[in-house]
Amino acid sequence: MAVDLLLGLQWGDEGKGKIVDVLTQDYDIIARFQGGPNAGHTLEFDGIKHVLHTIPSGIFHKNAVNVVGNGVVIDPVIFKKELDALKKFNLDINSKLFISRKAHLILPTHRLLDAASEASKGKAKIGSTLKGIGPTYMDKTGRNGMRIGDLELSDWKEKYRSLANKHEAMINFYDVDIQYDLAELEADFFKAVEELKLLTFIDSEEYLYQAQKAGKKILAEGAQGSLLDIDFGTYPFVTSSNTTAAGACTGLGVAPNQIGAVKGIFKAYTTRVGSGPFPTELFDEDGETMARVGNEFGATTGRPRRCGWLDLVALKYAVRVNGVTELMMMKGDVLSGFNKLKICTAYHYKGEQIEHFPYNIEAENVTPVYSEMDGWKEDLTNMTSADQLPKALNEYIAFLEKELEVPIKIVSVGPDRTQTILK
Ligand code: 2SA
Ligand code: MG
Repeated sequence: MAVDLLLGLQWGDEGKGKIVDVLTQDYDIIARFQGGPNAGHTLEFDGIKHVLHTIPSGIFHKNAVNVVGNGVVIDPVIFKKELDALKKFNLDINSKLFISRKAHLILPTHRLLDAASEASKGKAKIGSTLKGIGPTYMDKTGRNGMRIGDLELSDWKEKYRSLANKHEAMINFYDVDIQYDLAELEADFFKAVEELKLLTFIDSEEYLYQAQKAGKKILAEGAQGSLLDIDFGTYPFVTSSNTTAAGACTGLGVAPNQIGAVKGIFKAYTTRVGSGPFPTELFDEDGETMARVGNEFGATTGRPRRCGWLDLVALKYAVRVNGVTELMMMKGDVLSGFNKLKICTAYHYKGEQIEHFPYNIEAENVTPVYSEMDGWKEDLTNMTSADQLPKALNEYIAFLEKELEVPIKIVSVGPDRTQTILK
């Protein structure tokens, strides 16, 4: 049985949490393969709104097993908070949530290093979520990191100490004003680690291999989006992991020839949180309307998200890099009421018109070229089937399908599980 992927195709916040939650009924196992508590996956059902950060979005489904894969980075303190927030749901966590021994640990000093690095960059800062993501992946690739499996060894505290001491020296090296009380942070960390140790640690690549062999259906849940990929995103304004399809192979130990459907999620417009180029960004009333109607605030940090028209050049690039086989369009309902909708179909780039995603997309290099389409007035949020969708929306969808050469299988018309139209 192949492993299906679910990936964000823009700069994150496409609505992955909602769609995983909707799709979970078709899957036995939901596995996260990269990122960490920088992610914010929002689920809404039965009048409840819940945000997950490290825990996969299948956690609320009765029969789904959730795996935190080796490619993920885990902050025990945030993980503990996530577990605490789940207590009221009475889930049997130990039989529903497994953690890879090879996943790396975010230490309190990784978070401090993230803050120091950002402070030292001034205006050029990445706009990181300050969760310690970059420094933790640096230690991973630098071969200094601590892994979940280390917590099962008797000398893990010594390992911790020597790494934390090194981090402290590095924080001082940055020479920025960061206030912290490490003793307090460490007390929280050690307490949270003890709670984490009560969970089920597994050799996740072996678990997933056996599950696959036994015919279990597995969905790999991406975090952030393709344009934040460390290799293919808008570097350096990216996150520190491979958010694209290849990341699922390295982040779970699933072989490339075992990947089945690649489900790509995008918003009917574009958003970005944090710094970095964004060619179709709007600074006018239209952008404000998208932000307000779409409630565009970071699910982890609460930061306002930047908004703009759909960028088809960027979306095409993401579809190709990921090998997307089916698309899901989110938040079409937010565009209800616009007279005209714009779609960026090409860039003016260094005196030329191009249709591919170039090396530089900063404003001084790129001006978007737009196609215009008619908008629709109807409120979509109560619609339940494809035949109710307004004609102009169907035309918008048909245009995208033609350009992207991939079918749009789901149209989401609101945040709730039930506001999902299958095509
Ligand atoms: P980091 O913290 O090192 O990964 O930040 C590097 C860049 O990646 C962006 N990034 C994100 N962009 C959108 N959504 C993310 N998750 C949260 C959410 C964000 C939030 O779901 O809303 O609450 O602010 C996410 N995580 C990382 C980040 O903005 C930097 O540009
Ligand atoms: Mg999010």
